Amino acid sequence: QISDGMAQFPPPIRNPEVKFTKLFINNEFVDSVSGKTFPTINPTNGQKICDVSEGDKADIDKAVESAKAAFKLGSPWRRMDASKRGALLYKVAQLMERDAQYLGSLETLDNGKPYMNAFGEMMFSANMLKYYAGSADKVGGKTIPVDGDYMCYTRHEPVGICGAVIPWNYPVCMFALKLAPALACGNVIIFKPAEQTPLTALYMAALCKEAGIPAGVVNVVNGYGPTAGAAITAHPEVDKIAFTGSTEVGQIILQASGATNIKRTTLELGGKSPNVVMDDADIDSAAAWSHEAVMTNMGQCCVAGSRTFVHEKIYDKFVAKSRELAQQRTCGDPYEMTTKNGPQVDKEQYSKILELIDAGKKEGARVECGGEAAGGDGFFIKPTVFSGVQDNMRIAKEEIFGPVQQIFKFSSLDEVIERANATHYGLGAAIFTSNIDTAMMFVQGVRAGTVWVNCYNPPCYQAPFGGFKMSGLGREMGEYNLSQYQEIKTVMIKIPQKNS
Ligand code: TXE
Repeated sequence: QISDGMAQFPPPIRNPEVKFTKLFINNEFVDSVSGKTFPTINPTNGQKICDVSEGDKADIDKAVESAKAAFKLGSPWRRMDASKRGALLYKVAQLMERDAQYLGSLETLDNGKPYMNAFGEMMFSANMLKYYAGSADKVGGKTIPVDGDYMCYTRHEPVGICGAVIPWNYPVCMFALKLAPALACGNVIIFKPAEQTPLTALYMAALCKEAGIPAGVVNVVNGYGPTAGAAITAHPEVDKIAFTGSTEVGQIILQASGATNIKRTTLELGGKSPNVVMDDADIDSAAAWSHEAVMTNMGQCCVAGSRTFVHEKIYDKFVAKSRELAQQRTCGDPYEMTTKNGPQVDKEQYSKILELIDAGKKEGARVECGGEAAGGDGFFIKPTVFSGVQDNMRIAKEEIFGPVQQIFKFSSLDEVIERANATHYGLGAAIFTSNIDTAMMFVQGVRAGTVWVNCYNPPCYQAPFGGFKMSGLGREMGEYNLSQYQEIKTVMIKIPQKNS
């Protein structure tokens, strides 16, 4: 994600010290009410890193109380100038930059992703915080020329207490993506990080405190989904929920939001994104982008280009190039600067991916390379390429979330648009072509939240991101995300006389 060369990267800290393992409520690190803990595992070797406090409903209740106090009328947070809120976010970004080497190293320990990527993610997240820091004092309302002797204006108010249930694939990026617009708009927030990756969120909480964010504005309650996560979604005083994770849990959360207090809900869910390569594309470039589209972050990416559709005229050549790229992909110690793929995040994901690879073999897809675990104690899977994939196979329909490329064959644009849309997901889509008309027809025809032309998912926080269909609800990133953290209040004032 950083293109200026490796010279800019400070080397990783192997075995970084874990500084925080308790829950973060009201600006203090505290034990869980039950006193329970859970282990977090290093996916590179399957060993326990440490135990972390396990939050539950009682801890969520405590966090809500602290958030409520922080959000009370007249509180320091409610009285704070919007520009000051922005300055605080900017300060968090600067602290992240100061500690990016440590944060990146800690992420590699807990998540297994290559340090090069983890470090890049810290810088990306810091930049995103700065983007939203600048927006804090620019989210004003409007005056509206209503009929009669009235003055009408809108106030863009914070929604209130936000719950953020986040996943393990980009832990800090997801934290920053929920934190920044929430705070820019004046909200308070309670995080429930993924149980696989609890450590960096706690460090981020410490940075928020160091930056000077008042007590209760940011809270972090680690724990499991059906307990701590569900307690947030069921809480009648949580006003909004921002969730990133599986479509299955997204459905549960939407139901819980509706059944309790109609929480404002944004969902960023799974995908099975089509990536189309036409016969007039630059094959080398398309193969390289398509490879990264599905292998980056070990395939653990919601917009992974997990259905590669290739025109029949260039199919064999494209498959050969994709195989070569996958065979060359360096896989191993995530702290090595040259490593492209580390382990999958945990045993469960690892097993799910291997099971789907087996299904692909059984259903008749051809394994071009990989197709098995890489061995050792960690959760490593060899970069895998399947050719001859048919639309009805499980690997064509289910989100694999692993380093597994499925290559399909097609013969016309109309056909491929129809097949691209034949899924209940609709997160991302891409087309590689040298014909602008072909690209524009695809852009219009494909049902997806983002469409890339001759590239795939370049890092970007300024543009909206989200899903059509069962890939999500609402948009995150960019200016659009701000509206998801505001309530619009209309104010009408009777005036003696209205003049134009
Ligand atoms: O997701 P979950 P998992 C997809 C991907 C992956 C699959 C399962 O296909 O293989 O989902 O991964 C919390 N109430 N994505 O099991 O369970 C949970 O604790 C409230 C795509 O990790 O959705 C965690 O914090 N919260 C995705 C978060 O939800 C609950 C990223 C996500 O976990 C809960 C991750 C409940 N009942 C997985 N149950 C993406 N869109 O990027 C769980 N959680």
